[in-house]
Amino acid sequence: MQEQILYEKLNKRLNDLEKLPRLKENKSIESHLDEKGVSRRDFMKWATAITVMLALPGSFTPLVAKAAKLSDRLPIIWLHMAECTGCSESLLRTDAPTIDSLIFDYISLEYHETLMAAAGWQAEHNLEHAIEAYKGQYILMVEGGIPSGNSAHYLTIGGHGHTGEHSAQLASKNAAAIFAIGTCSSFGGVQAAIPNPTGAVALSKVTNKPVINVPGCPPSEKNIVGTLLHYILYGTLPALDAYNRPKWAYGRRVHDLCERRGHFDAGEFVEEFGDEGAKKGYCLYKVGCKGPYTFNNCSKNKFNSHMSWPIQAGHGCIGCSEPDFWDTMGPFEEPVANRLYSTVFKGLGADATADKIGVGLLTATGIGIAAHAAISKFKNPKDGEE
Ligand code: FSX
Ligand code: SF4
Ligand code: F3S
Repeated sequence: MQEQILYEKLNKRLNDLEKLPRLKENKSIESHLDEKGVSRRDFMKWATAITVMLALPGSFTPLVAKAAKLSDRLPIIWLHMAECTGCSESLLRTDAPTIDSLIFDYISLEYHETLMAAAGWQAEHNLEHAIEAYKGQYILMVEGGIPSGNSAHYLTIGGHGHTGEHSAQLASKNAAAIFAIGTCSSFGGVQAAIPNPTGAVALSKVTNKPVINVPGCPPSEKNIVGTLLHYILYGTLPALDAYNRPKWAYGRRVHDLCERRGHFDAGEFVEEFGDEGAKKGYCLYKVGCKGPYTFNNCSKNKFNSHMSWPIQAGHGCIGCSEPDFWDTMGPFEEPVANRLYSTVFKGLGADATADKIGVGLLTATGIGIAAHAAISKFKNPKDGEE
């Protein structure tokens, strides 16, 4: 019954969106995908995967496909602040275009500094025009940390010499929804790492409006596109965790979804890179994996056309979707016990176990079980469900 009510609600939202004019070329998504060699079958398979990812029932797949088709109805403004552009690259640079990257071609991207041809005065004019023309309707996506306050001038862009802070505030003001794409925009990221010479902050610190954070350095293309499709489907904010991350993507630890988890539970660890354990794909906890403290769905989505992800490639998770991970998760190739982890996580339980692992007090199997028990106590601080 609940499912039926939700279905009808989302369907109505999509029917209303369908009445809006296409903002770009008058071409359907089917012909757009067809030109790139993507069949309808592949498209529906993709829609099924996104439906699962958004934790919707399988019967909602046609709605997700329809939301993708209507992604050219909502104008999008994408701003770059202080960052490496890895977030855009995550979406766009694949050896063969994925459906996610093709959706990105298809959406009505009114302004994106990396992709547009305009530069200088022209670019500035395009931004002002997009903000004015689509007042109250556009989705704002921002990549990068934002040098702010007295340090705002460290990021000065364009002919008028506006600061990034100014542009982000201006664009936030009339946006219908705001997404911080990547850890830099969500939490400050590498720019904001101690000593933070440019005074970089998260997008949420320069606007009073709600910001949905889509962290990861970079985030996967699926989490970016999924967040967009979720908004197209619902028109409202998704359920968020303590750090304003959508729960459908960041509701579980990397550790909970990890393919090496069986080895962790069995106490089978890589002791140093290149050893026998590494060859056997053992758990990377002792060589610094921060998967137990990191909330993200990387093992499901992977990167590079779903090819691999950090732990599959043989390196531990460095906690890239967590606030202040540059300052709190390092050294990246050492377990947390090698420093005063409790100063960061305030005695939530993980440090005591890490100590035991570090000095080898337990037998191999015991390590896994005890570590598991203690790490399970580590909770997303404001997330009552975990
Ligand atoms: Fe930051 Fe995105 Fe890391 Fe880079 O731009 S999240 S540095 S991957 O690209 O913002
Ligand atoms: Fe996977 Fe890391 Fe957890 Fe080991 S500690 S199971 S490698 S997430
Ligand atoms: Fe980042 Fe860890 Fe995933 S480093 S990409 S959150 S595995």
